[in-house]
Amino acid sequence: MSKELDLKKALRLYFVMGSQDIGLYDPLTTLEIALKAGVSCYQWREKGPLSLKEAERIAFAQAARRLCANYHVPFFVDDDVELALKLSADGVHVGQKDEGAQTVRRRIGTDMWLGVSVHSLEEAEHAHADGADYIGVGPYKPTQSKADAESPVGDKLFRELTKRDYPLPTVAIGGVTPNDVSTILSAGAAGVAVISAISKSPDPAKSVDRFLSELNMY
Ligand code: 3NM
Repeated sequence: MSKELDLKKALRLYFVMGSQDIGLYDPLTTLEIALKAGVSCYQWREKGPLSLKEAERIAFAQAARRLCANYHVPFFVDDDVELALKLSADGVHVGQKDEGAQTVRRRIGTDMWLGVSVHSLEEAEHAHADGADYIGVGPYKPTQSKADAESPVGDKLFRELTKRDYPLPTVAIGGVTPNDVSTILSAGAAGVAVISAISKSPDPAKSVDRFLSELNMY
């Protein structure tokens, strides 16, 4: 299977979580539950005042990386290229305020995937020109998981990108629940990226199941 097809498949149910996105269980337990239940990709995103620092941060990343390898699920690192390289991550994800996508692409080469968060058509075009493999588009709806989130973009931007034959796969992020999946996929997205609907669910496995049932209708 080509790298491109692999990526599209991986982006269907993209679980994003750092130690700060804590729910009922400790985050590594939640990650393992989610991997076992069938998420197709994981991004380690350690951010904000409650995030781990130094040795604890690295130990968490190593443990998460190992878990993903055990379940053959691609492992992405948010905004830390050096650590992503050290951990032989499958990819790196950067936001608009992080290191520029073009520089990141140069540092990681072509064997690692690169994702970029965008909030407008213009940012989407730049991400493509800078060498991104996929874009995260958001916030889809209001979110509690990102302090500096922009205003919600809904499915309008996806429909616009589809209309323009935008060449990269897209995922929706921000406030996404299983009920949103059909609208998001109909608008042309390859998948959904989720923090709290899985990490803060009282039953993360059931939540993954609900996402997968919706996704499997497409
Ligand atoms: N990026 P939840 S919104 C990490 O708009 C992130 O780029 C966003 O968390 C963006 O699923 C977001 O809990 C938070 O709403 C997503």
